Amino acid sequence: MQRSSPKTRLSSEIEELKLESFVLQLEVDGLCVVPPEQTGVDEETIKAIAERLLLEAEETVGCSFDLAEGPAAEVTMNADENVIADLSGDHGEPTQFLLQQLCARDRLFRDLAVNRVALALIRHLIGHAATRFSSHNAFVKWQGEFGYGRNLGMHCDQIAVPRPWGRNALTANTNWCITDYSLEEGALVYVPGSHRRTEPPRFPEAVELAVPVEAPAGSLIVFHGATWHGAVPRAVEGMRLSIANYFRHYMILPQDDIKNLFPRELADDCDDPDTFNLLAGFADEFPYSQQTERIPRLVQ
Ligand SMILES: O=C(O)CCC(=O)C(=O)O
Ligand SMILES: [Fe+2]
Repeated sequence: MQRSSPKTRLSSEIEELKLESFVLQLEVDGLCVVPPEQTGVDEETIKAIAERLLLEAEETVGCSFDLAEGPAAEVTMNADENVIADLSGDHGEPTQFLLQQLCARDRLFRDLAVNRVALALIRHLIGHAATRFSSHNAFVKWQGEFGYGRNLGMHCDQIAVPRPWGRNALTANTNWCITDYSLEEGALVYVPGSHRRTEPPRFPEAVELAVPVEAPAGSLIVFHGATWHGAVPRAVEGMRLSIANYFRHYMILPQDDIKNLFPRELADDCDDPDTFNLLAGFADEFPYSQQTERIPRLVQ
């Protein structure tokens, strides 16, 4: 009897873009880091994104921000709004905020949202046809002692979906490092293999097992929605910038109502309008906004 060679679940994009080793890392660890040379996004673009985020931060807060020095004025945030720290009963002032709905702000962000490498890896986790946008946020963070508190804000992103969870990711995330990530610079931390537990983090185990993701600016971090992760506070002067382009299975509620609220003309102004329109869910059947099913007609 002749045996056929074993089949894998790898898509043609994974093979074409030579991402097999990252898929293996995603399967084993629940997270992988694609180095800047392999993302298809060059250094100049990452620099342009950093500059754009600093301007958005300035417009939002009202003082200038500098990569090496942080906010130019003293700023304060309400400790009650440190939602992630609050999950573990910790209370402290955060030294970061989110810039939301990035894709409506600049084409640079829309191009990043349809990046082929990111999308191939995310579609491997969620499913090719089922993948949609959930949200596009920048984390703007500077030096501070508290961060997410003692538990490092350890969580997994698909936590709101009822269990049991399966192997398939219901949500999956990309974090683009716009500045360098190291332990002292306030990196993301995660627990390798935790996605295979298919349950939210347990404490103190999650903190004890957490390792930092150390990677240069321009790196792309991809992780499964069940992977336990958080971040350490930034111990040194300066800023950590990142962009979280977050994806979902199409039967999971999005964080941003992109289908109904995103300006459609902007979706056509990017590197890959067809993919942007698809991932935005403009043509999706659900949720209904009017009667869609046939109705009986009166017999005359
Ligand atoms: O880097 C961080 O502060 C956490 C990022 C995170 O939790 C996410 O993108 O889901
Ligand atoms: Fe997260």
